[in-house]
Amino acid sequence: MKEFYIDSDGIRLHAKLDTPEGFEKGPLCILFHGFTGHMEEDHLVALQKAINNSGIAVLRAEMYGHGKSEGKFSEHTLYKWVTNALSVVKYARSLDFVTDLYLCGHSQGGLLTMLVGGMCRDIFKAILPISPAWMIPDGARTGHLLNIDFDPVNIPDKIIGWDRELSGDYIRVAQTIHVEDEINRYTGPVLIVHGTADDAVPFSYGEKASKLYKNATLIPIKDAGHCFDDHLQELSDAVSEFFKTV
Ligand code: FER
Repeated sequence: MKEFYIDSDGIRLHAKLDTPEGFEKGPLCILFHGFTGHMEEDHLVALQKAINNSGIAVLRAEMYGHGKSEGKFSEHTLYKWVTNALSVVKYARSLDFVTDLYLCGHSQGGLLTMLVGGMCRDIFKAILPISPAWMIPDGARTGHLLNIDFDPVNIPDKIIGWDRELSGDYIRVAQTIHVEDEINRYTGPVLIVHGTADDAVPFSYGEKASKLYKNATLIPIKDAGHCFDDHLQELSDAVSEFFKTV
C-alpha cells in the first residue's frame, strides 16, 4: 500500500494505492466514498479488497472536505467533487503501469461515478456506481435533502441535517446537475449494486439507473442497508463476478 496526496487545483487529496500481490502492470480502479464518508469505511475496504482480488489495482481518494483531504465539509459541493475526481483521473492516467481504467463509488461517490463516467466515457472500460445517490439533484430542485424541507427558490444559507451543516451553495450547484445526460453518454458496461433495505438512497434509484443505462447489470442485495452492514460478502461477490465479465 502506498499513501500520498494528489493535488487538485491547490487542494490536497488524501489517497491510497493498493496493488494485488505480484502486480507489475495491469488495470486500475479508482474508488470513491460517499457523503460524510471516507476511504477506511468497512464497505469501502471490502470493495478495495474484492477489486484487488480480481487482479486490479485500487486507487482510493478522499474528496473535498472528507477524510484526511483538505477543505471544510460545510463548503463541499458536487462541482468541487467533480474537479477533484478529474484530478484523480488525470493522476491515474499518468501512471505508466496502468492498462485499463475502471471507476467505482458509493452513494454520493456513486453519483460522482455516474457524472464522471459520462464525462470520461472514452477513458473508463466499465463503471460501478454502488447505491448511487442520484436523487440528490432532484432533491435539491424540489427542496428536500437530508430529510429536511427547504425553499428551492429562496435557498437558505445553510441547512443542518444528520448532525452536519450543508451550504446553500451545495444546493445551488446540485440543482444544475442532470444525471440522465451523463447516463446517456456512457455506453460501456455498468454494475449497480444496491441494498433493497437502503433507507438513505431508495433501492428504486439503483433500479431506475440500471434500466436507463444501455449496458447495465443490477445486483440487488436483499435486506441490505445503505452501507451493506452484515452483507459485505454479497457486495464483494457481486463485484468479483462483474470483473470476470469485463
Ligand atoms: C440525501 C440523502 C443521501 C443527501 C445525501 C445523501 C445531501 C448521500 C448519502 C451518501 O453519500 O452516503 O438527502 O443530501
